[in-house]
Amino acid sequence: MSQELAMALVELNRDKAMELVKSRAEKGEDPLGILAECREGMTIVGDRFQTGEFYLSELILSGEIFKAAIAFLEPYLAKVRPPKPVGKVVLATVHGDIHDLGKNILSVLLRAQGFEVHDLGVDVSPAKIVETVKEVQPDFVGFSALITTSFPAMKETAQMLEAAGLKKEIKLMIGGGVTSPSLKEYVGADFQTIDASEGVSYCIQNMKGR
Ligand code: B12
Repeated sequence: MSQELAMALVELNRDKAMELVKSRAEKGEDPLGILAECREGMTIVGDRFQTGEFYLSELILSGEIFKAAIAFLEPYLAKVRPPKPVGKVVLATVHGDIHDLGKNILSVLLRAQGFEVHDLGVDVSPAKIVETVKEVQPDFVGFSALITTSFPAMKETAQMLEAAGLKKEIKLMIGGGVTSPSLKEYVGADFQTIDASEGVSYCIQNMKGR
């Protein structure tokens, strides 16, 4: 894989990054592969932030470029939508966390597969998630997390869903760069991934027979 696009994000060169995204998509390259390279660039940005080479402004700018790439690629990712929704999904970045790029990719991919997605946004309180699950009665609930400090909020939300008798009605998914199998156990989720495509496959697989 060429690293030109990843490096354009690291260099915060929006024009070059968007030019590469557009030309590669128009040539018929898999949009998921293009997003994967953008994500590699974001990982490098994150590493540089951690070592003090980059500041918050660089995180913000690279995030904006990634957002523009997702928006441009959405029609390429969407393809043909089935006429009827195949299932319902509630998505949220939980309380204390404002990262949403990964969640937004998952949302686009799920919609492309015909799922009705209720995206609650970022920094969402446990009470809001529980209220929405009661109202929407989804098949799946997905929490996205990029910072470790949001782990207790994920667990608390899962416990509140359980206490309200809603957890047995849904499959709870968690995803995002900092999630892991041990976090899945801690939260009491049914599924964990750091790859949105795997999340979509999980939803499709679990809709069978529902
Ligand atoms: C961009 C970015 C930001 C942007 C976010 C913009 C936005 N709109 O999202 C901004 C500037 C706002 C930001 C802020 C902060 N950030 Co930040 N940020 C990043 C960065 C560089 C990239 C994250 C990203 O978008 N990756 C690309 C996406 C596509 O990947 P992803 O989220 O993993 O998603 C994929 C999968 O995981 C999956 N997926 C995601 N969610 C879900 C959910 C489900 C259900 C499923 C099935 C799948 C799924 O789908 C995606 C595609 O496959 C990371 C570095 C890194 N290594 O990740 C740091 C990073 C996450 N940030 C970090 C920090 C510390 C912060 C701040 C606290 C900084 C500060 N001092 O203020 C604040 C947080 C404020 C808060 N309360 O949330 C740390 C977290 C450290 C930790 N372990 O907790 C990181 C790791 C940087 C670092 N190395 O230090 N950040």
